[in-house]
Amino acid sequence: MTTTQTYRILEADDIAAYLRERGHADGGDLTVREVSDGNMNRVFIATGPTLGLAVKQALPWVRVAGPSWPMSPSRADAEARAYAQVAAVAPDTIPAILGYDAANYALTMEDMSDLRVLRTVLNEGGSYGDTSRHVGAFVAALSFATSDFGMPSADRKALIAASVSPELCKITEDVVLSEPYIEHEHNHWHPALNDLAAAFRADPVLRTEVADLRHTFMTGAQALLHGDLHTGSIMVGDREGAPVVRVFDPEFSFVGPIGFDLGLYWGNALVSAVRARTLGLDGDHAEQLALSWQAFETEFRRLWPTRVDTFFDDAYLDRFLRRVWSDSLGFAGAEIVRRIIGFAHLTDLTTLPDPGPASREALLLGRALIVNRAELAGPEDVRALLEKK
Ligand code: SR1
Ligand code: MG
Repeated sequence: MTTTQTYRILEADDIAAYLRERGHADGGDLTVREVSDGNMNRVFIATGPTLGLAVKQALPWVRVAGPSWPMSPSRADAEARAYAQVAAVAPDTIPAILGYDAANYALTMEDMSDLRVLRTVLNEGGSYGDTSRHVGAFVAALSFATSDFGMPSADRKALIAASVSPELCKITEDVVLSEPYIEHEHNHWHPALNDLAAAFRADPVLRTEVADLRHTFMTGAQALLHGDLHTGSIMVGDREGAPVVRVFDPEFSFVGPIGFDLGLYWGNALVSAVRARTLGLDGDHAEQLALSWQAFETEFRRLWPTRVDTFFDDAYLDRFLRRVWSDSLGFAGAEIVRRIIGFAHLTDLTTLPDPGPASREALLLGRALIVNRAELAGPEDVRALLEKK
């Protein structure tokens, strides 16, 4: 699509006045810095003697691509809406939102610069602490509450309609769930992977399994998702001696298959595990998939007796969770593959002294997760795959 810019693009020098205009700051001095990091948007942090705020604005294009890849800034509407929806279910797991400026596609929110991006912590050799348990419980709370188990049928239909997000879903359908398996100008990879990238494009078994995942993503309206739950969408740290986990950037949110959120987290956690092994680092990587799955399953089962529709019986819960499990593995594999031979790569691998061998291991792990997801019975099977190399 073509997007004509008709709104005010904020620069660092504008932010102090902007925050005053919006009533978020008084006349005191503010120091502003740009901290844009993700692929899509710009983020500024403003700090003053008594104030810390973040302003996130959507540009009319994909930030890292520039005007050659136009993208409607209304994705910021989707993000503001998603924050409001998630706040109703898990308010302590997301940043505090102070206001949304729909005319300028800008969100003002809590400054989280005392916390750190989980990916950065892991890349530096840090540990997860309790993050995976938080993430699993977060996905369970959000997905149960916004599923047909947590909401009356008519309310659910309204949620599905309100959360439709065609442009951002199409990005995922393309960059995650098809482009890496075809010739596409977005794709790129380390030269040591030329053979594997070509083999993946010519692999009919892989192609059909990815098509199955893609169709599940397009049609499986199970619950409201974060939609981009990788380790760069999670901040971690301590506040007043207590561990803090904040999930942010829900602009890809829509009502989709629950396994997509778990799978993105797992895919990124598994790549981080491959990085750590390559660097000879010990750590708590190997158990993260199990911890997040156990937390998810425990919370989902805890909520099950509160379901609004008791035609769904306990045996159905077992079947449903098995399906979420195998979907999650497939989406984890697709996330790994697209992060190595697709458009958007991971610093976990690109910052290694030689990214080739670890990327190859991760790619093969990704393929195995996609193709064998129906046979992998539990976290120990995935751990065995990871350890096999
Ligand atoms: C063009 S956007 C590529 C990726 O960046 C976002 O963070 C999502 O992960 C998307 O797939
Ligand atoms: Mg993001």
